[in-house]
Amino acid sequence: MKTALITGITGQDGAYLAEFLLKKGYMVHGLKRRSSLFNTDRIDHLYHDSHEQGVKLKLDYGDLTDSTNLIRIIQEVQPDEIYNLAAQSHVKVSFDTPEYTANADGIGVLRVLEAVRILGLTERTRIYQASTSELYGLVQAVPQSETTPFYPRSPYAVAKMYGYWITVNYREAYNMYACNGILFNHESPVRGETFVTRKITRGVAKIALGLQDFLYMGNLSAQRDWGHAKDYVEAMWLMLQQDKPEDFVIATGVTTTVRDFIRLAFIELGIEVEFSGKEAFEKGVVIDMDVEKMQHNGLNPDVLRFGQTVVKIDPKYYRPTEVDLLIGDATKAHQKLDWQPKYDLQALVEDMVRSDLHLVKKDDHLRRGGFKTLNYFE
Ligand code: NDP
Ligand code: GDR
Repeated sequence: MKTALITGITGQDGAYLAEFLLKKGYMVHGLKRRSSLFNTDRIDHLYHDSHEQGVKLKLDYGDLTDSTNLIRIIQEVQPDEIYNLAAQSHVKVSFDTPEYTANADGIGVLRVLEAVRILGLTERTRIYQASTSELYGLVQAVPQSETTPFYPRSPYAVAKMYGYWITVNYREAYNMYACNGILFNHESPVRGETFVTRKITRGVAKIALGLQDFLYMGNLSAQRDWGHAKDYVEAMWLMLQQDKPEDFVIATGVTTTVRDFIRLAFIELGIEVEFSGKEAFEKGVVIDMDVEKMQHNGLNPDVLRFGQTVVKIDPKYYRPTEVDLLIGDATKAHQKLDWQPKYDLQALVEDMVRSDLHLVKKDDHLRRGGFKTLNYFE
């Protein structure tokens, strides 16, 4: 039985990867941060009490900013594979917390690599580093491949650039099996709520149910190559099963504007939205409704009307420096890893909108039933 250590196991990718590795028969250890509230929602379905027999998933407290705990945990676990997914992963937030982001996302990678080296595990432990398409930043050429030059455009991307190169350096200097997965944006129903796709699918579900008036958005013209996290965690695993360590781009090869993602999400529920106006004055209004489709989705078409504005711009969501266009060329992964995504954009949007419609309905049901008004301090 192989043993894997996942940092960032409580995040979107960590949860999908843990599920994937458990299905493959791995013993999975996860590094989780201490927080004042439970932060294991995404992996609770995988977790069994440690007193039970044959437990295959164990969690340890730790933080990428603390090398002492990394050394201790890696020593205890003696992992065959480490997936370093932990990071302050929000690009906009990295402008507000640049130093912390550099510490966790940049130096954190060094701490993991050094822990493996110090403990004499360089021949045993294979390391996956969660690198990112944000490295390409200001467009140099498209589609972006493993040979496209980097031009990072945020404190997040600059920190990840350090993580990328220190991984390459440790591979070359110490002959370690360490790889960078340069993953383009990947989403899912458990994507963090402040990333653009999830913000849209949750907002669309609430608007369609009459529980929210507008989606306030930033730059609608940004183009992203969106895939499904479920497909991308398989690529992470494949990278660690090769004869020699290499870096790979993982992407769908299709790019879409934020504006079009919003259109597709509304259409999924039978609502057609058209955009007009420019930059901060752009807005999205309802131009058509498929009453049958809405009713089929359990929606009341009367909560919306033609010409109603549902999308507005709030410049606070603009970034000081933006990444305008990402479109990945994953030819190397197709050829060497035999990796192919199963979800296209339509299937991704459908998965996310369906899930959020269900969650929002459930929440509303509890609220109406009087179960959401508990105030601990009364
Ligand atoms: P999430 O933000 O969903 O998850 C991040 C994880 O890292 C969480 O478990 C979080 O813990 C943990 N974490 C954050 N800071 C620390 C720290 N200092 N010490 C220990 N753990 C920490 O990100 P994703 O799952 O989407 O992404 C996984 C990785 O892949 C990240 O490194 C991200 O930068 C990178 N990436 C993501 C892409 C994407 O499109 N999703 C694309 C390319 C790269 P907590 O739950 O407590 O907050
Ligand atoms: P990104 O993802 O920055 O690409 O990083 P995000 O979903 O935050 O933004 C994508 C694009 O949408 C534009 N945008 C908005 N973004 C957010 N969050 N909220 C808004 O209201 C909004 N309006 C428009 C953004 O300007 C941007 O152009 C993600 C993260 O998962 C990183 O960790 C990862 O490395 C990269 O993807 C690949």
